[in-house]
Amino acid sequence: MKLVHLSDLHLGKRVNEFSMIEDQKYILLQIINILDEIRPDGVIIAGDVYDKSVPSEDAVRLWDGFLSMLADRKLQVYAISGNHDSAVRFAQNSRIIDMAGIHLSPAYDGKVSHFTCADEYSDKCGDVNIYMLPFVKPANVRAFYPDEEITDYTDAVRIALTHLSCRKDVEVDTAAAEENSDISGNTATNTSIDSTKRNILIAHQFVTGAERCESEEITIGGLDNVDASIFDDFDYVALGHIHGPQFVKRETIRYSGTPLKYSFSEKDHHKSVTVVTVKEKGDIEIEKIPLTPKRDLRQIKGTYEELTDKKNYESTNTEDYIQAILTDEEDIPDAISKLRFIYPNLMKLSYDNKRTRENRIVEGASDVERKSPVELFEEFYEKQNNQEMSKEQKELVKDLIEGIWN
Ligand SMILES: [Mn+2]
Repeated sequence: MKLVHLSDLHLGKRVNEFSMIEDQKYILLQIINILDEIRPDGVIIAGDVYDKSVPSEDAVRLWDGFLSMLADRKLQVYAISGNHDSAVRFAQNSRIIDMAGIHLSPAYDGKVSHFTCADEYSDKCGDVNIYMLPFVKPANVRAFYPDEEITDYTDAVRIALTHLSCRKDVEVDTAAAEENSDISGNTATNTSIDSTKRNILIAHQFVTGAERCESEEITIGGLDNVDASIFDDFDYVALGHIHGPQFVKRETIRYSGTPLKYSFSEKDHHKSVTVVTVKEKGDIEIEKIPLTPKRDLRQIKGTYEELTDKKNYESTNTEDYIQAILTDEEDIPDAISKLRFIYPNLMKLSYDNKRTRENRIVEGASDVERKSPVELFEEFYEKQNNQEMSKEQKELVKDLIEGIWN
């Protein structure tokens, strides 16, 4: 079976105060086009669908539209909530839309639900199990298993993965399953993972060793990592949470990454969707299909003159989200608004020059009594800007100070 792995859509996100909604709409349509081309059996979305626990109306509309398009295509969708989503709001109406093949993880209720899917290898290897674990903190798991020793995230996920339930077993007698079903829709099975079967896990956690970037939420203390060894029974782990596409420990414990760049620390990322082909037990093929955004997020660097020289920008997309780094030694007055005539989506402006390169600590001056106000100012200027004042600047300061003193 073929599955497309996505994560961290962060619908409704603003980057440096710029709304990403149009870019997100564009990239979701591109993903739909990819799905139409490769025709997978299912789509995995590994958490952080929304950017906020109470998402904007635009974000809700976008998610609703995307799910409808997936359902129209009769695709099975397996989506879990991430740390940015409200697990409860995310799961709203989930048992109803389940019937349309859209499977949203319920808020963690002490059981990891899973689906059993038949494919062309089922006769030989049994069905594929797809386990869905929404983002959990140690406290979430501890609440259901107070007698277990859960001191960190690794314990939490490990314990969670030993309490499973089958939410809807497509291939098994559904009437029997319903009989055992409790109010949450879970059938009360409590089995451990059968490592002889083909097992896929969808999770939203920080696996030890993954490379982080700025648009992720950093936990104070940084003790939110999970050891990859607890995933040994899974043939493929579809991860969300880390925004750069990468695998950890083995190729089949993988972050798909965000579909768009959400910070300048991601300027060199190549965003993609991950296509996972599950063959016989232990045989997983992975392919990445690149995504091309409506507007890239990139950095330009040079003097003001260089950045505003037409021959330097005419062959580029000036609508891109830009971080400009000016290398002029002197600040350009009102540079942001001037540069925005050329680069309307300029997000950030900074200087790379003598002043910014070295951050000297500006301490109190010495021999204050014996120095003139102009001398003291010159000293201060030099310490702050890592360079001497120019002749014109000195003249100006002299005039100003004389004016004040008189
Ligand atoms: Mn995220």
